[in-house]
Formats: sequence, structure tokens, C-alpha cells
Amino acid sequence: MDKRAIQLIGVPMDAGKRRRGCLMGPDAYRTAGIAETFASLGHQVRDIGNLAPDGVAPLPAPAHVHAAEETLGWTRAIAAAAKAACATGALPVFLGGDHALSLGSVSGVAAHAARQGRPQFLLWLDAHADFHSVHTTESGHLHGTPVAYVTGQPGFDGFPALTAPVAEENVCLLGLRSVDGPERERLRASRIHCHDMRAIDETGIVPLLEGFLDRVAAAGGALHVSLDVDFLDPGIAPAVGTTVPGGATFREAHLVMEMIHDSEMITSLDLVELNPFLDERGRTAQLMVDLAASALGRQVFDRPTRAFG
Ligand code: NNH
Ligand code: MN
Ligand code: MN
Ligand code: MN
Repeated sequence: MDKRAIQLIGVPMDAGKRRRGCLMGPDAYRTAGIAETFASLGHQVRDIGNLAPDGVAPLPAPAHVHAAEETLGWTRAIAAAAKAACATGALPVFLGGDHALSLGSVSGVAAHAARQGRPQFLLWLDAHADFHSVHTTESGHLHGTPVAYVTGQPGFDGFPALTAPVAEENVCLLGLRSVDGPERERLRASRIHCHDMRAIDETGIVPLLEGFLDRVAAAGGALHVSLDVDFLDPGIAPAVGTTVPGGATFREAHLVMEMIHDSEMITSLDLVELNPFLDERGRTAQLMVDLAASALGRQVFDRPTRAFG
């Protein structure tokens, strides 16, 4: 992979759900050596420190929705930081923080891609589909909403109008094993590509991801990868509030990242839902850093760049 300018953007946000702890994520990644690891791969790394949410006016949201205003404030701050990072030509890596941070990261990078005339693609590595709106969420947890927001679904009144919604057919959800009933129906009616854990069991992860990367390459797209800790099996990644058994193995996850590296197409990355309060001797933070390293070029033997498309 070309050596890149990488911008680390700390997002100590906990607003996307009620259980606390994700706000410690950025410092856990720093403690695990994320900057040094990327630098050792030859990249130029700049850590811009931690963002803070913008102040916002009250937002109309159903009473059970948790921290709607704070989430909106984060969304604005994160989207601005995403656009600023992309404008410098850097590859932003968002250090979460919970998955609600993707309301801002994905909308921000997609606005930049649109300005460049490039279609935005989104790879969502997660046990969950995160396809609720502020009005359909049952839990009231807005970390369950970013896929709906960034693809321009209704139900986000008061949130920034999207300058560039991500086309549904450019979104790939991989690792699904916990999807709410109404969410499933809306996903079925959409053009989003959904691959559950059974699909991974049946064919292996390679053809599923290859199909997606081929489409990104053919379109000359920008590629945002959003890695939720709960994509991984809880046995290897305990530091997450929403553990779901039967997740990706250590090698499946690394292989996804290695293929992303080989494609040379990644333009931005989220590392989300790490809750260091629930970790065991830092192992989950370390695994997330190692997975990011695989996506950015760490490998045992060099392999030729893979031609997708
Ligand atoms: N669908 C559930 C909800 O809306 C779960 C979302 N939780 C996540 N998403 N961890 O990745 O609350
Ligand atoms: Mn998620
Ligand atoms: Mn999840
Ligand atoms: Mn598909």
C-alpha cells in the first residue's frame, strides 16, 4: 500500500447508548500504541487529539431516545473534522467512542467524496444492522441508527441535512447476527447488501467481500470501513457492551482487513464500540489496533496488489 498521511481523530463519545465506558476508547487505542504501529508501517501519523460535541438547541425526539441533543452535537463536530481531515488528503481514523460517531464520520467523508465526484462506499462490519431512525429505534440508543441516516432514510428531523447520501447499493453489511424485526423488513426493502454469519459459514468471507470490493473498484469509489467491536466473536473481543455469540474469528477478521489493504481502496476508518471498562488486560484494544494495522499494510509476506473490479 502507498504510504499515507493518517489523521487520528479521538471521539470520546458515550451518547449513543446508556451503558457507559466507550468514552475511554481513544485513550485505550493510544495506550495500545496505535500511532506507533501505523508509523512502523511507514505511514505519516498525526494525532489531532479528542473532539468535543458542538452545543445545540433542543431536538424533538421521542421521550425514550437517549441523549439526542448530545448525539446531534457530536454529529456536527465529527462531520466537520472528517471533512477537514479529507481536505488535507489524509486518511482519517476515528477512534471511538460508540457507533453513533458514524453519523458524523460517514456523512462527513461522503460529502468530501461527492465534492471529488467519487461515489462513496461503506463496509459495515457489525453484528447489528444499525438501520433504525430516531423514530423507529426501540431501545432509544442512537448507536443503532447510522446506516439509516447516512443512506438518507427518513426520521432524522433536526439532524444536518445530508449533502451526499450514500447510495444503498454501495453499502455492505457483513457479520450480521442480531437484527430487529422492523429493521429486517426495511433492510429487505432496501438495496443494501447484507451478509449474515450464516453466509460467512457457508461460503467463507472471501467471496462476499470480493464481490463488494469489485464494485468499489469498478466505480472508482471512496471506501469507508466501519469496524464495530461486536463484529468479532466475544471470545476474542470481550470489551463491548453488546456481545453477541457467533461472531467473526480472529483469522476471518484479519483476512477482511488484509483484503481491504490489498485492494488499496480504503479512504477512511472507524474503530467503534470499544468499552475499555469491560476489557481484559487490554486484549480487545490491542486486537482492534492489530486489525487496523492489517488494513493499513501489516502482513507476514508481501503479496501483489490484488486487482479488484
Ligand atoms: N438494534 C439494536 C438497537 O437498536 C442494537 C444496536 N446495538 C449495537 N449496534 N451495538 O451495533 O438498540
Ligand atoms: Mn454498530
Ligand atoms: Mn454492533
Ligand atoms: Mn452482496
